[in-house]
Amino acid sequence: MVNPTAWTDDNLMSLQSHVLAGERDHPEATGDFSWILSAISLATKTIGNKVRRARIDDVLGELAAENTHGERQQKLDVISNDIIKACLGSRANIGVLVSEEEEEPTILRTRADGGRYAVFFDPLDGSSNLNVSVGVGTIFAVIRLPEGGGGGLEAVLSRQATMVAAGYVLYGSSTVFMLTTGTGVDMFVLDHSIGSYVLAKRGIALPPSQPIYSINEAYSARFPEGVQRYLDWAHRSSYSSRYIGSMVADVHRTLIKGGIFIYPATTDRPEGKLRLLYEAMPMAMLVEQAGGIAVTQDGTRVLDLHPTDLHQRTSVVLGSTEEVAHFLKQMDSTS
Ligand code: P6P
Repeated sequence: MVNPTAWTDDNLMSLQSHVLAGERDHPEATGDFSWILSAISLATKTIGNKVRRARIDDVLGELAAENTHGERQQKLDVISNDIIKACLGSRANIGVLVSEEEEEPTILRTRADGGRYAVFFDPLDGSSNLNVSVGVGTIFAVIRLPEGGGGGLEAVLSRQATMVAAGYVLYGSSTVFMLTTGTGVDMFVLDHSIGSYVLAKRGIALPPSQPIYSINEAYSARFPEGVQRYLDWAHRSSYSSRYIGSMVADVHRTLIKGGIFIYPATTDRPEGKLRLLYEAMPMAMLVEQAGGIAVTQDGTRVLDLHPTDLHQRTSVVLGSTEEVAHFLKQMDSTS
């Protein structure tokens, strides 16, 4: 007697077949979405190959140029940015690309010409860690642009623009693709022997609590008092500290194990360091979809923030619900 469950739940499912299956469940789906994700899949496989071969191909190190934030660009930042634009640019349903590496958005086509979506991305987050082989990653968000209007910057910053998908690819000990399209978070791992991202786990669920905090404590003297109160509390509460200094790697550990990741404002960076559009927002969608919380240090939900500038920064506090609650309690000086 064949056990149908054995053949229906544990199929060898690729990222592409997973997305196509998801579209089949939505009769109104147009195939636009899988067309975009296939470009992100191709781009990240290509970037992953470049990252693995960086020292062999002598593409480590910095360029003389600085990016829009006055940060020295790594050679692989630019290479990764070009790869993503080459893959996404050919998708006729994308109107706008917003990259950490470029001051201005790339306007591919107006909404009237079919540009229904924008893609925000950080091509290679954490790239300053490349020369010591620490996990780095590509972060992306897929935005459906509002009906009408000309597309472009106005559409991207419109309150009617909707983030319909978010994810990251971590180039670590394995190449992991985390994806949400609004119905939970699924994890895929690149099987190099067949060149496909294969489904590793459906429905990633953040544990409600885990005594792990992740923050760059070297800046403690520059943190707001509430953050220092929280750290004192965590030290007295037998927490473990884990900080990699690469957001994709730190958030990935938080999604898998639980805990809290904190990048607060500091006296020298009162607005925070992490960028809203292509770091905080996609990570916030993933964390919320996995049952966690993503807020600014004053407790405002990241996904309720309305961007006014492509490269604006924000403080970020995300992770397990109870861990974020502990943090916010310490931040509340009246508590
Ligand atoms: P710091 C990498 O440069 C990055 O943008 C994030 O990936 C990471 O979380 C953060 O900066 C690390 O910043 O100040 O601790 O080195």
